Amino acid sequence: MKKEFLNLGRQPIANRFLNKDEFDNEFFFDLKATFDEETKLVSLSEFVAPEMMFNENYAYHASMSETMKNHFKDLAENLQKEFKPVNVLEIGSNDGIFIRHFDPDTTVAVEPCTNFSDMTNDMEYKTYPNFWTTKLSNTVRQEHGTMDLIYAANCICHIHDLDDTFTAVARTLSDDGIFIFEDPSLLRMMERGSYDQLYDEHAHIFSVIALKNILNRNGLEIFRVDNLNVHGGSNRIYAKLKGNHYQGIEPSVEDNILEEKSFGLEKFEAYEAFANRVEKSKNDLVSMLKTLKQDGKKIIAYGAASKVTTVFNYCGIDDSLVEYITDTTPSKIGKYQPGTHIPIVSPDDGFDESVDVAYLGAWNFRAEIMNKELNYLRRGGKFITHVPQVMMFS
Ligand code: JHZ
Repeated sequence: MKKEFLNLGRQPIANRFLNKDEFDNEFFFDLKATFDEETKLVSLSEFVAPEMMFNENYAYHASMSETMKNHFKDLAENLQKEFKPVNVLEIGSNDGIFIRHFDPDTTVAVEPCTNFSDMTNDMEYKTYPNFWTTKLSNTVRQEHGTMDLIYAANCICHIHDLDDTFTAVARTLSDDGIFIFEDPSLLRMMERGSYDQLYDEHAHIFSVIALKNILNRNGLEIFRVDNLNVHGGSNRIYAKLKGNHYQGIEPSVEDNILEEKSFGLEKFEAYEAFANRVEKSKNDLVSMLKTLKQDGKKIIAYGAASKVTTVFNYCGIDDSLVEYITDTTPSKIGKYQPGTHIPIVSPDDGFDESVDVAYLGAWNFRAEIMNKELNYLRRGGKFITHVPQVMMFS
């Protein structure tokens, strides 16, 4: 049975940045999170149609951060060294940040956002402009054979029907092929109070416990888990076909499951406690912003991340508190944040001497941004975050 534990209110499509003439017809849905007592999976109670989120206008551009460029380069090199895959498939290849490190002759990609599938097709990587399904997996197998490595970053948690996804993967792997995917960790979200990991795209937030259950019933088995710092704390899951006896199960799998159990991720009470923490976070953030505003400070936000859509819409923050949001992504600049309609501007135009306080929307890139904005900090500029609790820092 699925039990609801968190209600983040009416929310728009997190990555659908708007022009002014689109304000009146904006789509909203109820953003609520549920816990499935049988599989232990945390999911949204209402899924948004995939075509509404992932289409030719998809705004999230993975290569906008140096941290992520290095992350995927290092991973590609390590995988080549350790597993020596020949046939490689990436599900959700975005702008090619990962596949660019593999041979186009033996690498295939799947990417339903056609602005990005066009880009990687132009880079000579055969990219199917479709959603990953068992139906598409039949075509991929017929045209390219089975795969030694199937990889997906920040994509599997977007897919509503996990059984179909994992069945499609199991059918497409070679006998000793491996399936590696990474997504935000439920444990880190709960520990850090980062409720903004929940938005339309994140249909599920995974624990290793839940993944073990769901992969298992689809013929797959986890053999390693890496804990990653990126995107606010993610897990990289390594899985193989159940019949693949070449690869042993490593201690990291049980270690992660034990850590999750000791936090209480199997029990509903942990989720109720999280919901109380989220409400406190909202009250603390709004009251800090209001006090700063009353003191005459100019407040902006830094990074129009999807996560900020959740925070600002849930907390009722609009341009009377936060004047604008700066972001480096060309397709976001000049548009307006979903729901709140706060303007998005380039940092070159908006991150200037007049700013006193910046809410750090891209809090997951805190180290990269602190490094880049030393001048702002030196002249007394302050940042605000809500992770792990609402605070100001410099
Ligand atoms: P960032 C997206 O989430 C959506 P978002 C998706 N669902 C997902 O799971 C994760 O990515 C992986 C900007 N920025 O990466 C760029 C600056 O302006 O946290 C981005 O718009 N200056 C696929 O959207 C935003 O901040 C900078 O110096 O929450 C960060 O978004 C840096 C470093 C970033 O992902």
